[in-house]
Amino acid sequence: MNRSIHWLLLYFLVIQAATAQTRTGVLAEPVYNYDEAKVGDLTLPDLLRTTAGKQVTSRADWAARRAELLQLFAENVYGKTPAQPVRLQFQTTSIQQNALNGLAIRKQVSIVFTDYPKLPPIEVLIYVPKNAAKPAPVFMGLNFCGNHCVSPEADIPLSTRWVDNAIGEVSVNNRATEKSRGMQERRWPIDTILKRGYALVTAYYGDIEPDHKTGWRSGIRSVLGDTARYNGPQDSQWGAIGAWAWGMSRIMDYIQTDPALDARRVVLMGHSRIGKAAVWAGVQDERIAAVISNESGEGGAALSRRWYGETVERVNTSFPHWFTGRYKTFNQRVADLPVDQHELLALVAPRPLYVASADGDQWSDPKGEFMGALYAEPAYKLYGKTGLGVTTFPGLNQSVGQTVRYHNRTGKHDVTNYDWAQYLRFADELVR
Ligand code: GTR
Repeated sequence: MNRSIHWLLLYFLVIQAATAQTRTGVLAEPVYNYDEAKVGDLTLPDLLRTTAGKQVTSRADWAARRAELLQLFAENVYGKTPAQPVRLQFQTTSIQQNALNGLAIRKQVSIVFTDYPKLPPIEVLIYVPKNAAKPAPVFMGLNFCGNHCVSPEADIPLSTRWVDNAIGEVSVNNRATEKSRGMQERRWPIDTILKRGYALVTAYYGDIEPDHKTGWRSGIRSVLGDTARYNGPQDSQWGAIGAWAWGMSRIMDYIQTDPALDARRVVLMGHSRIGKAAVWAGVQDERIAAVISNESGEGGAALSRRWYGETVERVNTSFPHWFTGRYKTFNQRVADLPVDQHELLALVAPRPLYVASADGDQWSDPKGEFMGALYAEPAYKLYGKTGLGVTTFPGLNQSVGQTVRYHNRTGKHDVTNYDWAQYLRFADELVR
């Protein structure tokens, strides 16, 4: 065969093979699945059986199993949260007595890291209802784009921290612009929350760690934990989700010092990646009274073994900084994970838990989130409580359950007024 024809043939063969591989997802981004028929059988780890094979039958047994599960999630999924205490200073930078047309007292507080002067503070925005019982129960949650973008008030300083340019024209060179003011106001119906008697406490998640692959260098992980081994294939160092969860606990530290806020009635709400972090914070920090996972999906409320929507491999590939190095070793062998996410949700027990999905957000796997909530039930039973109490997937826009609640609303990946209406009722009934 003529030499150049030979090379041409070889070239076509290679291209063929490469595109075939891309089709099967080997070379391209790892695949996801939207076909229920392809999900296959689901064998979940037994929540009430210890690694040593002991059956959990009492609350005392559960205390030991709970500690074991916390450790397994730390080692395999989120990484170990450094236990060392960190000295904090709470500096009130402004108080507005008549915020939101007299509805609230607004405070801005910087959580300063005394021992790490190079670390910027966590800037906390607090609204306390004026005409409500004090101390006020609290909705707490991190926001995606800075306090200025969730408040309708124009005098909230623009966040000066790194923001994702992908959000749109609202940022330039990874810094927020005036255009982002109020951008996510719709997701935080502050007036409604206040009128129902709750305070709202929020901060930008990027204050704790900027959400990109090397964001750890300017966040809390640059000074806490063994960053030298960051994200190695077997390491159990904490990832960004662990860091955000840690930050939520530091905000809890502040809440405990503020007499206007009831630290024993804090409902932690998190959406999407912040929802993953909220659940992880809620299971580690038992000061948090109740947890709400809004469409937290893979690595949040959705079962990892259920091969639907986003997968372990996919989330680890798109966001390598979120989880621990070891989690990536399960990309192709999810069935070997020593835990699954129903066990994470079970660690919220006996406290109230709300898991919410959206029908237009199949990426988060609504059914997998429902099953996560459902299979947390045995932990609630140990406390004489009913968790979800229903076993069939509910119809759209139907809030079901008791101490554990669930809904799958119509619409896309988002936080809507419908979601908040359910969360406020859930908090009224179970936390107040
Ligand atoms: C997606 C990611 C999800 C979810 C979401 C979000 O791109 O795949 O796991 O966390 O982002 O945070 O909005």
